[in-house]
Amino acid sequence: MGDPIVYGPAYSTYTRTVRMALAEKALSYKLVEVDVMKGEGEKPEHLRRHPFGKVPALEHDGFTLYETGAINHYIDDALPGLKLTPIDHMRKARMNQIMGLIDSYLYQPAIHGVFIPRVIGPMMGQTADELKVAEKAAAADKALGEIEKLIGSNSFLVGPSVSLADTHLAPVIAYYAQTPEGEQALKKHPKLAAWWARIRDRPSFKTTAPKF
Ligand SMILES: N[C@@H](CCC(=O)N[C@@H](CS)C(=O)NCC(=O)O)C(=O)O
Repeated sequence: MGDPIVYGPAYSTYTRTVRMALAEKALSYKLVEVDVMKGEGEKPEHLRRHPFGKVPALEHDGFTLYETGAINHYIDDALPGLKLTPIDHMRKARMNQIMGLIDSYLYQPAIHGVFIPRVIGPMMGQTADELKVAEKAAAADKALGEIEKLIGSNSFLVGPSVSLADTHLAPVIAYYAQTPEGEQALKKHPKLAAWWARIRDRPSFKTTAPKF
């Protein structure tokens, strides 16, 4: 078996999700930077890997795959290392639920609705539309409130150890926490804040940090 190849830029949250899973499993891999902010996602060679022009995409022994959840399930099922999927059916269902919740209700408002206008926009001389940011922060907060409820008494999102739900959430919080809205959300959700302190301390999180 060859090493997997991950296509995507280090700054992408979803690319980092895949890289965190690989790091938790202590697997070596190659990262091929596809800078979607510079339009590289639309190049023919990338569209062959990902017809929607997004990142990440995975290539492993001639098998190509896109969609982060599917990629991480494949990595966890097919490759050796620490298991990131609980054996218990209920915990596994929770893990899948949280991954879906992040994809459907958190990523867009937290990253595109708040982080980009608050942090990236000003770097390019843009001013945030406060009404829109407040609306998106409320949507992100609803999703985070639901995750707060689902954490229960767990150290990590669905149990005592790291699962694919944790690698799905950490890169999103890493950006969201840089905004005033994200800081407020962590103050409001103590279980999430305690989880954030634990996950950000892991080597898989530290070694995948994007360099700006
Ligand atoms: N549903 C996709 C979403 C991937 C996604 O939105 N990736 C972002 C980067 S984190 C991207 O490619 N953005 C560039 C663009 O939308 O053009 C997945 O789960 O992999």
